[in-house]
Amino acid sequence: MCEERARMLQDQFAVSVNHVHALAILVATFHYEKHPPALDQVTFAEYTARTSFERPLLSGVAYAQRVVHAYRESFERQQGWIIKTMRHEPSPVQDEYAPVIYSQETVSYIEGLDMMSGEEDRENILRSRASGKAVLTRPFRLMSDHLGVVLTFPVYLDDLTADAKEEDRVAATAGYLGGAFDVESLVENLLRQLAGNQELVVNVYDVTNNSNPLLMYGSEVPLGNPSPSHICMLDFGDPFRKHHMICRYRNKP
Ligand code: WA2
Repeated sequence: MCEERARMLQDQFAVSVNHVHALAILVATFHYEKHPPALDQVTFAEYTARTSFERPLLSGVAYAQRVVHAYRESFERQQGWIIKTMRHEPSPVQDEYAPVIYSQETVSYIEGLDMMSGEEDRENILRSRASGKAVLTRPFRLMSDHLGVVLTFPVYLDDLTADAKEEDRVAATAGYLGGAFDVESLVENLLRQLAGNQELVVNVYDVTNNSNPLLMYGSEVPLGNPSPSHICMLDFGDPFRKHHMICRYRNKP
């Protein structure tokens, strides 16, 4: 029963990641390879709403543009708003920013916010653009106040070869396409559909640091729980992160 749940979660995760990858290519194609850009917020919002069924575990996706400080003023003048932090304050001076310029309506509250102003989002941005790959944060409280993880894909201005150096990747970075895996509410929905859900307690942990497992889904099981448990490995596609699922039968009263 644990294997079935782990496989289902991993598969739904993988299809969601694949579709975000395709959205990163959509932004590269229509925002950066057309002059003037053939994409705007209304089009992005409509397209992402109509394709949300492709991303069953994501509460919403967005595109944050890379803005270096020298271009901040002209960027803000052009947009007609100023870059704000994730605490909704005007952004202090930084070397660079990652303000959201396109968002799915379900996460419209991140529009205009510098995603580099949040520790987890910032680490994701830096790691994705250095590697060219999809990356995941550790589990944390999203802005929705639900426990989840953020997925980030880099978008580059030029075509890069698979063996491109890190400094060339950073120099060619245009922005970041990502989304929030609302694990707390969307995994609940997924598991509720399965038979025997009442008897089984499911927890998912980020065990990247084995000595400090981080709860990603479920409620913290009290230490010394006597009921036998089953552990399944999970692969969410970011080789830097390790996850597993623990299932136990609920103690009969
Ligand atoms: N999206 C939605 N809710 C969040 C969040 C986020 N990040 N961070 C905290 N709560 C646009 O990596 C680029 C999305 C970040 C992408």
